[in-house]
Amino acid sequence: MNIAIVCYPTFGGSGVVATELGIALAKMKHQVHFITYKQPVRLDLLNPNIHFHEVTVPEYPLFHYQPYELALSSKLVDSIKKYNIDILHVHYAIPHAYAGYMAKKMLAEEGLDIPMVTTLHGTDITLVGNHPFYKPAVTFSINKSDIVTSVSQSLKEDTLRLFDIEIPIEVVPNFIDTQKKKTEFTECQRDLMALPEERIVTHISNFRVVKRIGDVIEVFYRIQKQLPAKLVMVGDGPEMDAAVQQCKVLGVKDKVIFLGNSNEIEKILCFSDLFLLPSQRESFGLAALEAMSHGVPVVSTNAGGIPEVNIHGVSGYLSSVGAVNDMAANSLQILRDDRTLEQFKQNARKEAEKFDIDQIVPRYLELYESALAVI
Ligand code: GMT
Repeated sequence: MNIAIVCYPTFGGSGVVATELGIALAKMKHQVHFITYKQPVRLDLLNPNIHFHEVTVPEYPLFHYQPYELALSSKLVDSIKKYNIDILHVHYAIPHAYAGYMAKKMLAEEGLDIPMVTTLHGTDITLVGNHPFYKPAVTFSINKSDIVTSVSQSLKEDTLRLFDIEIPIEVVPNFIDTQKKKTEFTECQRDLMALPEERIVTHISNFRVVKRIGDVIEVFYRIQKQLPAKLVMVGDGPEMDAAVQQCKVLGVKDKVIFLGNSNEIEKILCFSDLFLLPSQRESFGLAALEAMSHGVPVVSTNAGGIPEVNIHGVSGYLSSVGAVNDMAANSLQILRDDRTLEQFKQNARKEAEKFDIDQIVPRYLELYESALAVI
């Protein structure tokens, strides 16, 4: 199959899922064409079945806002024709589903019928998409998709509650290549981060307000009062400066390591003992799944789809949003002794295996086949 994938190429869950899906499909000998404004961060182009087509938006001084959707839909029309694309898969509704629909209509004028699969990821529905400025266009482009998927049951319910949806939504959860992580990692670099007696607590995100970075530090502050520990913060974003300042005020700046954005998530998770995810909202929590796949237990909130991934009392614990004392108590419960920690690590890994790539990617392929069958 010739498959076109549209996604955000930045550090962020939806782009990571789209990229990993494309890589998996390419391994299965499908031709995968990524169409986006930059090479996706996790995309390695050293695969003959993977192609990248850059969308460029020419700068013109008349425009206060450069029209990306227009450039994307034109690029889609060109690429779909040039590479005989069979199916278009857009990740994140805004503006990808909208641009995809416009491309579909343009192609239909030329007698080409291309099915479009739209995958909803979370913020396109819960944070941005239901703003009155976007809502009519988002509702329209979801309804005009041939197939719509959401990454969790919770996100499906949010979508049905917030929008007038007229087509079925298939839940296809996010996935992880559990085998890849096992075999590719060879050397644990724990010693670089912490003393042998210290527990290593990790957080990975794009440091947006919704991630409640302040709660990560508050929880860690309480943990390190009870046992020797380090906090490794991975990622970057708007809350970074406030986080650094908070560490100074709480007197823990020597125990917190800010690594910035990293492509070495596997190495970092390898030496982590606990992952914190105190988000306000989270449609799925891909970072938590990545942690669990490395055998790292998760202390998180119970927001959105997180309870579908992190199982309370098994792979970690869930608390209400903002309940930092509860999250700290849960963390200490996991970290208190080696035997308990080991049990949680094993459970986390086992739960992650339920989301293995081999089980989830075929579900996308089945959806592609069924979309093609009705065209
Ligand atoms: O929340 C982020 O950090 C990025 C965001 C995105 O749109 O890329 O993530 C969303 O999609 C991920 C992949 O499906 C999910 O794992 C995240 O839970 C979801 N984020 C939110 O719902 C806030």
